[in-house]
Amino acid sequence: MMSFLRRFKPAYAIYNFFQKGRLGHIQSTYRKLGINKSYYEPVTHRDFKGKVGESPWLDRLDSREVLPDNEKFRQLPPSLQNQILNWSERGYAILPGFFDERQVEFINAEIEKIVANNQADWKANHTKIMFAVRQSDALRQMVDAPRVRDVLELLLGREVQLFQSINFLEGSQQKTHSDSVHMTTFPLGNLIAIWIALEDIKPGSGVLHYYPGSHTLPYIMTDDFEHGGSRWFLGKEAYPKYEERIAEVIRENNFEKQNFLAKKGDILIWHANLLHGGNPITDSDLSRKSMVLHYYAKGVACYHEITQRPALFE
Ligand SMILES: O=C(O)CCC(=O)C(=O)O
Repeated sequence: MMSFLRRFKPAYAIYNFFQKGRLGHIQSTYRKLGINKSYYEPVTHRDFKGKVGESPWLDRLDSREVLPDNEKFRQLPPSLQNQILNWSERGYAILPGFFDERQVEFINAEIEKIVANNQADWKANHTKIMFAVRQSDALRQMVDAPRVRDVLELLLGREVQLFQSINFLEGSQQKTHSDSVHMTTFPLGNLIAIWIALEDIKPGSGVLHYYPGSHTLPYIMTDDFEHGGSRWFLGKEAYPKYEERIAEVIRENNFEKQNFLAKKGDILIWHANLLHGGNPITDSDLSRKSMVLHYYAKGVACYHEITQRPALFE
């Protein structure tokens, strides 16, 4: 549940007022779209109602039809081509062994260094580290590499920029959600994420799960559940209400749940609206070392639908 101050919208507006350099992106998007709004104000999907924006190309066209004729696609190794060919239908792609043993050990060693130097931005009871890429350029170069971006940019059809990294030492146990409620875009769909297994993932460790095809469902926004907010306050139970709505959506639709029992170095790429989360941990002795990178397409509006905050870039 959110504390009083975190729910009081003007508190964030004041904070954001002093973050102009990090929020220039949203001001220029408002200007481009003819939206009369300042960079520091709360923002939701309602602000973009009636505005025209183009969704990513593989949401409009079928990847199986258009990718084989695409020059960048043709340059990829055939094994990788096979994995992304069904992107439009599945909303995810698994690239086995994308990072090799040496690369994964390098990533793990960088994380250990950040922890040992007391630089880690810990969250969730010391189980996850935010923005480790800001503490280590070498880590950033390894994970946010051109060969990663090439695939993401091909799938989104736009240039991407890294927004955040999260390193998990244990399973997140995060309930099923779409990233589009945390990292919302206008036009919708302009976010993409990769999840890297930093060890062999074992059952019971809080395995990552996902629902193939669920990215084609309507995006769930704050008008689609009882968020309980008002002009001045965010609703106390907005996020649990969102999670309940998602659980209903899963019950109403027959998507099959998949668990990602990844091997060290495997990656999973997911679509902005793919439903996914972390299973409950049933064996607390198990670690689940993994890293997530969330990328936004450049030049789109980026914000958090529930907290109504524009995305703060570095
Ligand atoms: O790694 C997990 O368990 C879930 C991560 C996730 O849902 C996310 O980063 O969006």
